[in-house]
Amino acid sequence: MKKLTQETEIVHGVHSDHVTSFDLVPPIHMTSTFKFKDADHGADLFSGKSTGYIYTRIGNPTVDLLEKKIAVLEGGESAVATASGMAAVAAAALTLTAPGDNFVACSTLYGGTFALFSSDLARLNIHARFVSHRRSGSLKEIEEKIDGDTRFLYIETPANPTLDIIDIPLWADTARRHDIPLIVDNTFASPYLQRPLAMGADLVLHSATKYLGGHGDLIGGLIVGSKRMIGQIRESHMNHFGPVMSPFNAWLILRGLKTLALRMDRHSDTALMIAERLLSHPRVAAVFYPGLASHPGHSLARRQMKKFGGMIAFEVHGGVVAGKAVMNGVTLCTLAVSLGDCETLIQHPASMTHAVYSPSERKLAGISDGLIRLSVGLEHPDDILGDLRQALDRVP
Ligand code: LCS
Repeated sequence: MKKLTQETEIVHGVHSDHVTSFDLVPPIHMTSTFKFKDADHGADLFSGKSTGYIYTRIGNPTVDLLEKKIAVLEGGESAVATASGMAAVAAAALTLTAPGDNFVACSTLYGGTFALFSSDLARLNIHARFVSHRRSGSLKEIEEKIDGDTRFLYIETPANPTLDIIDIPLWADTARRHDIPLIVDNTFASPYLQRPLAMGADLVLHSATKYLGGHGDLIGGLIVGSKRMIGQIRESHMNHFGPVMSPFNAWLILRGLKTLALRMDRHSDTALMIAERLLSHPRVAAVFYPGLASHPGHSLARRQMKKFGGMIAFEVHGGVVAGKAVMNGVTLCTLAVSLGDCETLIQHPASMTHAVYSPSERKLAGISDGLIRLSVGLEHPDDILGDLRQALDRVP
C-alpha cells in the first residue's frame, strides 16, 4: 500500500499481533500478569526462546500499541513508555551514564529536568555541563565542554519556558563528530510539528502528559530511538528501576493521539494570532513566539518545524507585580502549570515551573522574572484574546 500521510498514521496507527478481537478501539489490558500455557512455555518466555507477555512491568499489549504508534510517528525503530516525562528523562540519562561521566545540555530546560541534571544526577557523580545557546559562539562552547567522559548531548526545542529554538542539526552534527548520542525533548512540538530523528537526533523523548495525551487527564512519558538503545533502556532501567506506564494511561494517550494533528493545527493557528495581537497591546513589553518574524529563532523554526506550536511567553510592563495582576485577572484562562491541554493555561515560570533555578541560573537560561507562560488551548481565539485583553487593561 502507498505510504500514508502522517495525519492518517495519527488516526490509524498500528495494530498489535497479539490483539485478536474485532474492536475498532483496542481494549485496555488491565492485568499485572499473563498466564503461561505450561511450565516450558513460561521458561521459554523468560529465556527469550519464545516471545509473548510475562508481566506488565516487562511488557503489556496496550502499552505496546502506544510504543509502536509513537515509534511510527517519530520515525524511529522502537519506543518505550514511562510513568511520566521525568521518568523518560531519568531513564535515558541513567542508562547512558555511570558515575564519573558527564553530559552537555543546553541550559534552557523544564525546571524538573534542570533539577534532575544539576542536583540529583550530581549526587550520583554524573555531571551536567550547561551551555547557553544564547551566547554567540555556543558551538565552540559545546565543543569545549565535551571530553572523553561525555556520554550524550541534550536539548529541548522549543525550550520551556522561553520558547527559544535550538538548532537540532547543529547539535546532532556535533554529537556525531564526537560519536555520542543527541537526546531531544520534543514535548513542546510533538511529532506532528517536528521530527528530530530525521534531523540527526538519536533519542527523542516526550512528556506525554502534554500534547500527546492532550486532555490534561494523565501523566506519562515516551522515549523513541534505535532498537539497540531502546532495548538497553528497557532492559536495564525500566525492568529494574520499574517506572513503567499504566495500561490505562497508555490507552488514554492512544485515544488522545488520534486528534493530535487537528489539535496542533488549532493550537498553532490560535497561538500565532494571539502572539501577534499581544505584541501591539500597550501593556505588553515583549512577546516570545517562534512564529513571529521578530523572534530570534524564527527562520530556524521555519526550517525544523511544520508550524510553531501552542506555547507563548510574554512580559508585561511593570515586571512581576504587573504579571501577577494579569494572572489573577484572567477568568477564562486557568492559572495552572502543565501545558498542551484543551483549556488555556497561564503560569509564572520564575515562581512556579522554574523556581528550582537560582536567579543567576535563570538569567543564563534567559528566564526573566516577569515572564508569563501561556499554553494556548482550543477555545475560540477571540475568547482567549478577550480574556487576556481585559486582564491586561486592568493592570494598575
Ligand atoms: N519535558 C518537558 C519539556 C516538560 O515541559 C515537562 C513537564 C517534562 C519534561 C516532565 O514531564 P512530566 O513528568 O511532568 O510528565 N513540564 C511541566 C510544565 O511546564 N509545567 O508542569 C509540568
